[in-house]
Amino acid sequence: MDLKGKRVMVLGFARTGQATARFLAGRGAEVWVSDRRNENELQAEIAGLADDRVHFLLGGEKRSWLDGMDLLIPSPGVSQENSLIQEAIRKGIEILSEIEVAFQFLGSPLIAITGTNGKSTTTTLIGEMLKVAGLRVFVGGNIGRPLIGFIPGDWDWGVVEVSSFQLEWVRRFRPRIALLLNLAEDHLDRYPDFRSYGETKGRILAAQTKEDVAVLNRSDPQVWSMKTTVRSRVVSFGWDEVAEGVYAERSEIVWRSGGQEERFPLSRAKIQGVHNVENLMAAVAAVKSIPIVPGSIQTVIDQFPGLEHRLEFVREKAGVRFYNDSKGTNVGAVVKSLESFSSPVILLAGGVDKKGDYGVLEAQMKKKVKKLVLFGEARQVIREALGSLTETVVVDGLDAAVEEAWKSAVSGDVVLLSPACSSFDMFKNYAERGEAFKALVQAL
Ligand code: UMA
Repeated sequence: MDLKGKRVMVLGFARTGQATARFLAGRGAEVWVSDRRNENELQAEIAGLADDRVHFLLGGEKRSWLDGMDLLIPSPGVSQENSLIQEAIRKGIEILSEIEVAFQFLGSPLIAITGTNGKSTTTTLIGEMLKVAGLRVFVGGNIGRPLIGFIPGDWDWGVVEVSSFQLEWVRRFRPRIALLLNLAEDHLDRYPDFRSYGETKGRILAAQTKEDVAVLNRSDPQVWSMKTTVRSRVVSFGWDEVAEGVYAERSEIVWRSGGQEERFPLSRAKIQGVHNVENLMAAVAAVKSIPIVPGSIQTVIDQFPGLEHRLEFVREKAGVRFYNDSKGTNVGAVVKSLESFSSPVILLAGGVDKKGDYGVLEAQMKKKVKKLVLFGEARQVIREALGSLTETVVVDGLDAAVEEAWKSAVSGDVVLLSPACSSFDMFKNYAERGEAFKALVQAL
């Protein structure tokens, strides 16, 4: 791809847009940055990118801004409904994701991880395993730092978390190893249905060839059905014993391939829960596909402390244990989190509704949740769906939710923030919501 002299519009000017505009200008493109926020709101960001080749079209969207453009690169947060994207489609202007452009310039092979839940943990686990093995590795993508920011770089591997949003505009994006962890309802505020969300996720496999590896979850029917269409070599993980692939047995992960077997005990693992065994199985399946120093996988299994905001233990007070799972932003994630507890749970949920089916929580609600405390925009919607299954209280904000939970908790209970919703009604992002929860809990 030759960018010199190309006229490119970068849509959205947060993390992805800034890194993309900087990269494009550095490669000789003429860049127009567009964002619905205005100049005042973006003062600091604009000052951080002073370059003659970068121009700004801010505070709205005018279709005429696209006149003469060769390429449009939308940020992941910009949906296909956006009027500039619609106009680019109408005009036949090429549209590519930032990860697609990055892929075309990155020299290093990629391990790319997608799925509804467990992406960040699995991405981090794989990155750690390769680093412990002494390889030069970067970890980026949806987990935080845009892929395009790692060019140029002398890397043995790039480990990249990929979201469905980033896969909307890919063409040749071809990870040497692609992982599809699971599929559950999420982002249905952005896709017409579950099928089209799943198909978008499936694009991570689309450009792979027989030299590549697809790591697929055998225990997830939707994911497993893709094995018939992939061109790459499938390495599977799942709960049932297999002669080829990865499975879990009592407290061990077992890897088998071509008559060989390796066992990874979980007895010293710090991360808990069924979903984390799945994440570990996926990481083992991926890392065993490349020759690395023996021992590095087990070292990471033994030492990895888990991620912040993902079933993070906050404190124990009067026998009540508090967990921050602010990253549990969809119903599937909350199911997995509830499965990890055997004690009675007081569940704090709510935020911005993502139009998933709360009904999938029914079994876990009946079994584990002694009280449901709902807050934020989606509180009435969730109450209608789940309120009859357990004692349910509706409050306004997170502070009132924590207070309500603490009031009714007794020794042996777990208080769990696992919202099943995104955070944008009251917070900048899930991390800010998690920090707020931790501060409220520490102040009790
Ligand atoms: N904007 C517009 N018009 C629109 C929509 C947005 O101009 O119609 C502008 C906003 O005013 C803002 C910018 O676009 O200035 C925001 O773009 P963005 O939301 O893509 O934000 P980035 O900071 O670039 O973050 C993105 C990912 N965000 C989303 O997918 C929503 C980050 O994932 C990712 O870490 C980052 O790129 C680097 O790759 C976050 C996320 O929530 C963590 N991801 C979702 C998830 O994990 O569920 C998919």
